[in-house]
Amino acid sequence: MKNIVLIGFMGTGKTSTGRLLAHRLGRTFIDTDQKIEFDNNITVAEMFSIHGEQHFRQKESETIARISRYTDVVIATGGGVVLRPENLIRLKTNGVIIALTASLEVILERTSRRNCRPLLNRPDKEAVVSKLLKERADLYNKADLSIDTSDSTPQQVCDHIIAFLRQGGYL
Ligand code: SKM
Repeated sequence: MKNIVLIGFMGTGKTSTGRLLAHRLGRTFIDTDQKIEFDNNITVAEMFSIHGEQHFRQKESETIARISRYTDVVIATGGGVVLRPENLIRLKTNGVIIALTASLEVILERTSRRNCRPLLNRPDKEAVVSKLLKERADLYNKADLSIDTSDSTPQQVCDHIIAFLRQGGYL
């Protein structure tokens, strides 16, 4: 069975949807940010501030290379995973890629709840999110399916994903 891979910007619901989806399908759930933190014994925020973004991107690519060999798992990726084309190529070899999207307002609201996202930890957050969303839109569009989660619960997003997977013969 192919992996189910969730991509998308911060605050689009990848972790909560992925965890629920894995539970409903009886699969293992992997969140790449959490895996990077566990494997390297450091938080993503600390990694950014001590070693810089490129160091994090390298660790992220190494993690993607490893977990792309798995099968049958649900993977929630970091928001910037699409920045390196090789990551998506690897994830696609064994996986169906689902992009989660949300409006700027919803992203700002959801990402205000926790302060663990180094790229957004700044006063001009709205401008930064808006700019990054524009820069990355085409990259997230490379997914097999795109779902706007702005007005949906994780349960509803899971229903949508499961219907799509059944229809495509992935389940
Ligand atoms: O992977 C983390 C990290 O904070 C970078 C990021 C991004 O570039 O959008 C998203 C987070 O999931």
